[in-house]
Amino acid sequence: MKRLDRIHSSADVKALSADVLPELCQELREAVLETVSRNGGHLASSLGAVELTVALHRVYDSATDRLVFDVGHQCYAHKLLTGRRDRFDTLRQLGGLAGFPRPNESPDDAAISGHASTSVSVALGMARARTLLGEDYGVVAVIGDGALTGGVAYEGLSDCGSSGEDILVLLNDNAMSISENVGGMSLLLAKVRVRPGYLRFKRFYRRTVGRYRILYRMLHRIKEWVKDLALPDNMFEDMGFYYLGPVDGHDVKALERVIDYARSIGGPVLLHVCTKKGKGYAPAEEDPARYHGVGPFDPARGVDVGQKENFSSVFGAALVELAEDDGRIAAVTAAMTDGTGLDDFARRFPKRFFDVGIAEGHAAAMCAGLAQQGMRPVFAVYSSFLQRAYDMLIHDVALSGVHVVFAVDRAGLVGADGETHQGAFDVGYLCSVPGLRLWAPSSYAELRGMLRLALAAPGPAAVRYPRGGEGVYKGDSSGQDTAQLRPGGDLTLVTYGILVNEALCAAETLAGEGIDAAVLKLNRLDQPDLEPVLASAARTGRLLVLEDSARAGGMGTRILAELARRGVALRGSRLLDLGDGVVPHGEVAQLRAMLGQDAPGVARAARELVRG
Ligand SMILES: Cc1ncc(C[n+]2csc(CCOP(=O)(O)OP(=O)(O)O)c2C)c(N)n1
Repeated sequence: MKRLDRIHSSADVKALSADVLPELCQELREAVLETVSRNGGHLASSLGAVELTVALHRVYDSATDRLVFDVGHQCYAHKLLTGRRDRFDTLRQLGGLAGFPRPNESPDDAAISGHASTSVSVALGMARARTLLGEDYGVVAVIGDGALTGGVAYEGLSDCGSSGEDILVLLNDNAMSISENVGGMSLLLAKVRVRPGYLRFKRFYRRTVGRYRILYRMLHRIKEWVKDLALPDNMFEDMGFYYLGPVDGHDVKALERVIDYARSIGGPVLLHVCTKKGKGYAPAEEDPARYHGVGPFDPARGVDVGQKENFSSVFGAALVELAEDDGRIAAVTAAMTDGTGLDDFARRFPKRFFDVGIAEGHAAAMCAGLAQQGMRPVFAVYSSFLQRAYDMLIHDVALSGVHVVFAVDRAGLVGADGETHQGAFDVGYLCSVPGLRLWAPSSYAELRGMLRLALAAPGPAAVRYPRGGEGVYKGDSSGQDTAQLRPGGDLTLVTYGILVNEALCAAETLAGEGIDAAVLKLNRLDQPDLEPVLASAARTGRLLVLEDSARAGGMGTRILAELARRGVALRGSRLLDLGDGVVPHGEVAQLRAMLGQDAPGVARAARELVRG
């Protein structure tokens, strides 16, 4: 039996002798690699955070203390140590463990995460609740240097530094976001990293001189003065944190000592820990960006280097082509160069390419500025991450009507990343932005055509497309706002985007049973051309709307409202959508089947409508 198999809680980690901790870390790495190589997941971040996780469990107890993991993709060791070892092989699978912390999965998961940069704010709220309710437990935020490029992190740090709350912010600095980290903060951290002996001295100094309060205070002032002159500015200290570090994030015993010391200080403490992303698995250490998030792979051979064609890569290639002819086109990403297919653009047009860090709000506002002054910015961003820029969409882009194009990737279901990453809300939030044109391509050809349309006419525009590749539908109806793909007199089936494939397949099955379903596809969603839809619905008397959007703000309710407004009475209608938009993790095909959005589910709903 392995050591890890006997560990079910922080208390079990604490009970171990310090000498066996490196062995435990090794077992954790093996377990992470074994499962992630089978199920896919966030490998490099979790491998890099093994020692700091073990050390945190030695000092804190996650059952009562609150450990808040930023983004949460580094939490696999934490899951393995807190009673989920036996289910770890279900990671990211439908009904299995989530790839991110989930309080409804375990009380040891303090908070939901999945989106970056919120941990300090959430942890500070917990610390304040503790104080107000007169309780006593530790609160820790674990945040990466990549997440520190997000503005929300600064809002949290600014408030936290002056809060007086006992709280530890553990900065996991591996100099990497998904790709290499960017921006002024990463430069600042690089400078700070060169002070290894400083912490040792600081501890010794506090222990010895700290006994003599007046002398300590006097020397402290002199020290601050000398430090201001001699050392680079430390933003964290200036914000009110007691800064500790930088320390080696892979020396588990030393980490335990320093975390213990940090806890004893009281007030807001920032501990700067340096780690290596991908630690312990050579291919991931060498190329941490490639091993950030992976699909299943053979650990002996490493991940496949060849990239398959998908909507992201087709978007990237199309944008390169357009940018060759138009020097005003600039591409913007919020730390997702590879994921959004912009890697080639970045190489070809480095001056017109901007990775702004995990800063979607800033990216949208910066695009407004670029557009205002004559450029044609295209911000490629995942649907769920663009949620963070909603105010900038309205305030900076829409109100001035500037020509910014949003390439909204991962729209609809994304699968194993789960509820934080499903692109369930973009149809609703984009359609509510005044003057924004929104297209939903169903094929690569349509993505190219609609991107062209979005760039051709002035004003804000967005093109939403899914994760993965196209299906059997490879047509191009981008010239029409609404396209009829199939005639039919028994039922009107309306859909858009990638779900067209399920709709067509269902219609084929239904035709074999003598049910003729008209299939209509919406290409423009902001001001949809509903005439063909209304005409068909009036004719067939039955309407089925299939969409990968939450019901609120989706097209189904809009179509029904329009029918009601025009006094068109239906014999029956069904909305096959994402409900409240909270969809768990699992393979996309499984989720579709579960939601009744796959071809058999659509056919079933159609049968029920037609046959009553
Ligand atoms: C708001 C938001 N935008 C983008 C992402 C995608 N994303 C996930 S992890 C990550 C990089 C995080 O870097 P860091 O915080 O340094 O953690 P590391 O993986 O290096 O441990 C990014 C950009 C996200 N999760 N949330």
